[in-house]
This record gives sequence, structure tokens and C-alpha cells, in this order.
Amino acid sequence: MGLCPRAPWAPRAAWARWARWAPREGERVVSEGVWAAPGRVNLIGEHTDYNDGFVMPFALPHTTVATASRRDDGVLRLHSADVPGGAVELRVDDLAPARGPGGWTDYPAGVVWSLREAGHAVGGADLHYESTVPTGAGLSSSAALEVVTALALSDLYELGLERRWMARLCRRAENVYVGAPTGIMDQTASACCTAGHVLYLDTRDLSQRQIPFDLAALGLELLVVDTRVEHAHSEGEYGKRRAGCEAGAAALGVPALRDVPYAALGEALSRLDDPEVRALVRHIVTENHRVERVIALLEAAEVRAIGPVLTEGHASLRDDFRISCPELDLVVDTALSAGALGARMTGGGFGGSAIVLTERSTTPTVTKSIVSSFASAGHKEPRIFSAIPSEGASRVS
Ligand code: GAF
Repeated sequence: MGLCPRAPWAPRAAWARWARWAPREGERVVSEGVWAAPGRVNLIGEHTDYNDGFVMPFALPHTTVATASRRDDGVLRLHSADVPGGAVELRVDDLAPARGPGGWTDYPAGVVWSLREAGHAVGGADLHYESTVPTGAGLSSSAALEVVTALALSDLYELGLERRWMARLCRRAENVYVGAPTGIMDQTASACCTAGHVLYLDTRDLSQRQIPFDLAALGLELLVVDTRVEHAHSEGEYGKRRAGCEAGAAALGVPALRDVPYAALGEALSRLDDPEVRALVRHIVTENHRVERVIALLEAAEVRAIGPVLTEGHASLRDDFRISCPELDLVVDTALSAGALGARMTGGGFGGSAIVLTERSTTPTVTKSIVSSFASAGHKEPRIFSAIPSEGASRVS
């Protein structure tokens, strides 16, 4: 949910700042390895993951890197090159939800708590992090931090955690230890994505398919536009949307909104009195349908035709789910006027990033138009980069 402090934008080597985290005098630190886990963008399927629905994220080349070693004294020592203030030491036996110091260390500490609570024999560790995943940008810096921690501990303690199980434990850390009521998309994307593919995930049974997504070969490009509006108040608003969806499912007598078929949407809406709940239900049901349409188009090699579906998704998030903001709307409107094939906000909303599907030949015009529209509106300059579907979490050395 982008709660970690902002990481620098430019990639840096994992070891570049290792020396800053010098062991105390006389202390022996054996580095046992280096692991990396990526952030993600979501192509389509927004806020569907806590409604048992469908999502289609892919991993970014931006990663959080952990250099880690085991400790046999039950101490968890956490340090980030990106956060001032030095290392934080916690005892693994003392970890408990709502008892953490708050801030970024709750994410890795929550993962240790979650692993142990699930019965995995994890003890102390030294973990040093640095990240190129932009934070507060809706690109899953928190999930990258959780997943890299779980993977490092799985290897260090020879747990052999299966990736989907790892994602579930990381989600539990975020939901219960950190207290953010998210779905499972971000952790699964960071743990399970593969290079050159978008991940189709059914969040009910966690079945997955890797769908080839090679835009460059088609002369296309997917731009990520970080508006640099950090998701202010997103946690409370996210929880409200989730509660509204659950109220809708209860009123319709289904376990989750995933169970409302698209063909039955009109009839379902006519049974709901609350206009706000009606709008939330409409977004979730149409969004699941949009995911299915995008899958069908990708499978039919009609990649350009997904553009309008992405744009429809944005309208639904803006008007029905009400989680967009003027900056995100400006990206979408400007990109479309400049000739992009489609555009939408991505991630939790209330700020963060948008994605823009465009012909490569149109990228310079689209980019220039977005930058100048932001300048004219008096917004901060957005950060724009081309998103290449990349590897999920892995051991680096
Ligand atoms: C955030 C959450 F963490 C995800 O689980 C998902 O709900 C997303 O918002 C919206 O699709 O990233």
C-alpha cells in the first residue's frame, strides 16, 4: 500500500551502500546471500482481488534487494539504505500484531511473525535493504519488501516455501501485522511473475496463467506515469471500498461479488437500494468482465484493441469506484488526446500511477503532452518510464 518511505528513483547496486551498515565492533556478520523482489503494475482488474475476482499484473524491473544472513540469537536486525535512522533491532519472540514500532520495519517484521505463526521455524536474521521501487506510487513497494524478506528467510532457514504460499503469508503480514486490508494481487505478482508475461490470477482459487506480453515486438509501449501524488488517506478509503463491496455481496446473497455474473448485472443492481453500494458493485462486475475481454483479445493477438478496455476501466474507477484524482484523470485525458491507444489509473488509487498504452512512434508526443499538461496545471512534474514485464522474486547471489 505504499507505506514505506520514498526510495530513490535511479537503480543502484545492492552492495553500493552495504558499507554504511557496518557491524558493531567485535560483531561477526556473515552475509549469506542477496535476494531481489520487484514492484508491479496492474494491467487490468482493479480492486477485484478482495472480491475473489481476476487480476492481470506484471512485474517491473524495479526491485527491492535484501542482503541477509541468519543469526542464532533470536534478534531481527533491519536496516534500509533508503531510510535515515540506522538499524532497528527486534526480538522474534516478541513480534505481535499492533506491537511493532510502526513505519517500514513493520513489513519485514510482519513477515517473520506470519511465517512463525504458520509454523515455520524462523529465528533471527540480519536484513539490509535497498530499493528502486518508487514508494507511494501505487507500484507495490510494500509487497516487494515483504516478498524479498520471505524469500530470503525461506532460503536461509531452508523452508522451501512454495511461491503462492509465500504470497499468502506476506498478505497475512500486511493484513494482520501491519493492519492494511489489502487483497493478494501485489504479493502474488512480486513472487510469481515471469519476464515477458502478464500474470492472469484468479484470486479465489489462486490459479494462474502466464500470458505472453511482448509489446516491443508489436511496436507498442506501456508507459507508467507516476503522478507523484502519494496515496493520501488511501488506507481508510480503501477499507471503506472493501466494506462497501462486502455489503453489496451480502445484500445480493453471494459469497463475493465475483459470483455476480456480468449477464445478471442489471438484475443485481435493481435489487440494491444504496446508490453507493450499487456503483461499487457495478465497478467490480464490469471490471471482472474487462479482465476476461483483455484475456480474449491477447489470446487473439489483438493487442491494440485492449486500449479502449483499459480506458473504460479508468472511467469505472473514476465514476463508480471514485478512487481517481485530478492528476490521474489528467494523465488519461492528455494521453488519449495525444493519440494513445488507452490509459487508466493502476493500483489502489487516490494518487499513485497511471498506465498508458501507446504506439512506440507516438511515445514522444504522448510523454511531452503529459509533462506540459502537468506544468500548465501547476502539478509536480510526473515521472514517466516504459514498463517492461520482468522477473518475479529471485536469489541474486
Ligand atoms: C492495492 C492492494 F494492495 C491490492 O491488493 C489491490 O486491491 C489494489 O490496491 C487494487 O487493485 O495495491
